[in-house]
Amino acid sequence: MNSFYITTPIYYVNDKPHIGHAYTTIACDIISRYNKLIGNDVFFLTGTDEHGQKVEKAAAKSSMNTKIFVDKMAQSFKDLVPYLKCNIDYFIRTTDENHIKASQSLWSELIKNDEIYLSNYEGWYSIRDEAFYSDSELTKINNKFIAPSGSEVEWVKEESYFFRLSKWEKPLLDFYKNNPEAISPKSRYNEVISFIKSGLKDLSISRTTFKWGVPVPNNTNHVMYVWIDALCNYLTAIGYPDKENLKFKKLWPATHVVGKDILRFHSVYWPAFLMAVNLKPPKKVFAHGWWTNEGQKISKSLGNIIDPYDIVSQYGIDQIRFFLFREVPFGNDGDFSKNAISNRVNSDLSNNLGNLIQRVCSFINKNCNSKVLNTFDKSNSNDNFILNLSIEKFDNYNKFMKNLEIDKAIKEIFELLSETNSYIDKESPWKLKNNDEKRMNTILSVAVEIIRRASLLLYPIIPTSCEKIFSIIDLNKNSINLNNYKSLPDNSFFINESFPVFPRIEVND
Ligand code: ME8
Repeated sequence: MNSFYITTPIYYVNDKPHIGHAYTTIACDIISRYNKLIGNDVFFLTGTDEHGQKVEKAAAKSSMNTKIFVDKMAQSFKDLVPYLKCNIDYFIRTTDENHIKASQSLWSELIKNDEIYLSNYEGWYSIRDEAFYSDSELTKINNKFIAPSGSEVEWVKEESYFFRLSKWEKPLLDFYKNNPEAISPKSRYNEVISFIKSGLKDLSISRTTFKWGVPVPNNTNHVMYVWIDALCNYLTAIGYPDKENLKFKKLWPATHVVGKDILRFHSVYWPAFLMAVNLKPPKKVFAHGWWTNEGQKISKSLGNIIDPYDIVSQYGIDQIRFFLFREVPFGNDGDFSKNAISNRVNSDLSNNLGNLIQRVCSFINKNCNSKVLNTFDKSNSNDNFILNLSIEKFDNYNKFMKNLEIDKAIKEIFELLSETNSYIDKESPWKLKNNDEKRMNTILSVAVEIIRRASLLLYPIIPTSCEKIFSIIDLNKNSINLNNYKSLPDNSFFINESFPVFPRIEVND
C-alpha cells in the first residue's frame, strides 16, 4: 500500500472562510478520495494559521481578546470541513501546544545547523500578505507603495533573525532540475525557477514589534515570523519533532495544494528550510488559480465575498463541488457566476448523467420487475464500443487524476455518458419489450454497468450524489474501489426505486 500525504494551506483566521478557502479544501478532498479509491493509505490535513500581525490586528478591531477571537474564527473553518463533505484526518491549529513545541524544535534545529543568525532588518512589509518585499517589486500609486498583490506595504526597521536562504539557491535549482514534477502546473515551475535564478537574499524570520506569535527559543524579545511557524504545521501534524515515528517516516514528504498567491513560500522558502534540517523537500506543490466573482476580484471592501454556507445551501454541495472543478481547468483562474453554475449543473448532471439514470432505472423498475440479468453480448459491436470506451476513459481518468488534472478527468466521464445516452437512443430497449426481451436485457445491462462505472469515477467529486446512485443500483458503498472497475458483475442487477438524483436548476433571466 502506498502512502499519500495531502495538505491544504492553513487559513488565516482574521476573517470567516469564503469560497476560495472552500475551493482548496474541496480540491484536496477530491484528490484524497481518489487516492483512497485506488487503495492508497491517505492522510489529509487542513487547519488554521492563527499567529502574526494580521490576525492580531483583526482581533483588536473586533475588540476581542486575541485567543478568544482566534478560537471563534478557527471553529468556523473547522465546521466548514464536514459541511463541504470533506473527510479530513487532522485539523491543525497553530495555537495548539504541540505545534508551538514543534515550531520551536524546528527553530532550534536550524540554529544547531548554523542556518540562522541575528542582524537587523530594514525594508518593506505587507501585513495583509504577511510578506517582505524588495523595492523592485513595488509600484507607487497615489504616493503609496503597493505590492504585486495590491496590498499596501509599510517600512519596518527592527532587530531580526535571518535564515541563510542565499546559500540554498544552487541546491534548490539542482533539486528542481532533477524533480521537475515537484511544482505544477508547468508554468508555475518556470515562474519559481526564474525567481530563484534572479538571486535569493537571506530571509528575515523573526519580529520584535508585536507579541502574537511563537516565542523564539532563548530570546523572548522575538516572535517567529508567522510563515516559519505556519509552514511547520505540515510537520507537526505527523509527529515532528519525532522524525523516527512510523507515521512520519511513512508520510513525509507531502503534496501541498496551494493558491498561486503563496507559491513562493511553499516552493522556495519551505524546501530550503527542510533541506536545512536534512528533511526531504515536498513531493509536489500544486498552485491553483484564483476565483473572481462575476468578473470582479473577491474582496471584503467590494462586499462581494461568497460565503460557502450560503452558496451550498442555495445549490447543494455536490452541485458546487462539481461546478468548481468541471468549469475551470485546475490551475487556471475562474469566474464564479450563478448563471454558469446553473448551466453546468443542468447540462452535465441533470441532462446527461441524471437523464441516463432516470430513463434506464425507472424503465427497469416499471417493466422488468426491478431486475436485469447480466447477459453481456461479446459479439455486438455497439455494446463493445461502449464497454471498451469505458475502459479507455478509465485509463485516461487515472492518468489525469494522478496529475491533479481534475477537470480533464471529469471530462472523460462525461464523454462516456454522452456516448452512452446516444447508444440508448439508438438501441431503444423500450421498443424490444415485446419482441426481443433478451436483447433488451443486454442493452439495459450495458447501461447499468456504465452507470456503475461512471458513478465510481465521480465518487471523489460528488460523493453524496454518488451514494444515492449506489443505492439505486444496489451497490454497497462500503465495498467500492477502483480496482474492480473493469470486471463485469456476474450477477443480475437489482434496481431500487429510482428517483431524480439531480433536479434541474430553474434559471430566472
Ligand atoms: O495565505 N480563489 O492563508 P489565507 C482561489 N495562512 N483560492 C483562494 C482564494 C480565491 N479567491 N482566496 C483564498 C494564507 N484562496 C496562509 C497560508 S500555509 C502554511 C499558510 C485559498 O487565509 C488559496 O488556497 O490567505 C490560498 O492560497 C489560500 O486560500 C490563502 O488563504
